[in-house]
Amino acid sequence: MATNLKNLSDYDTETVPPANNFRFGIVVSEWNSMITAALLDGAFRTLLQHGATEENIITEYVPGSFELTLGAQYMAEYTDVDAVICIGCIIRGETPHFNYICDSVTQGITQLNTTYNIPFVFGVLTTDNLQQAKDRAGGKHGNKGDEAAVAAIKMAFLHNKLINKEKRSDG
Ligand code: DLZ
Repeated sequence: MATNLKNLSDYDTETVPPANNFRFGIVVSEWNSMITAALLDGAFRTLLQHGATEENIITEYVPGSFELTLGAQYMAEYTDVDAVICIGCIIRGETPHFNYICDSVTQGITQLNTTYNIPFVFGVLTTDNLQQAKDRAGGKHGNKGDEAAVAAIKMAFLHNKLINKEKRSDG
């Protein structure tokens, strides 16, 4: 559904599993930091709201969205998180950078999802202008950070559920 038909912060809380047993990594891009700080705030609050604890949320920064892929890979390699949320904001400018960075981070995060056995969530805004980004970082269209946190909890839970099923069928 297009973002203008769905508020990014609207979700059915009943469908979100408890997050208290999971550890989360959040990798945040420093580019457009006013926006990424608001997305981080949304993601962090949503994780806490569903039972995650502050000690179980590791936040690290990378220079720009292009670096999110490697930052997220470091999280997966060097920490014991159950899910990684990648937060960035890419705003279309006068240069072709927009397309290159969008393609790179989309492919990079997709690849991480299929390489590592934990979820990597795409909390990256790709907008034509700053106002569209503000609208999706706590503005009239909600906060993409909230959406990313919910996706991370649901995917960590799914992973855990299926691992346990596998273990039961082994025994
Ligand atoms: C260079 C660049 C440009 C033009 N625009 C953005 C942007 O809108 N959002 C973003 O997160 N990063 C941008 N960057 C920086 C690149 O992601 C990257 O950090 C640099 O090219 C260094 O590799």
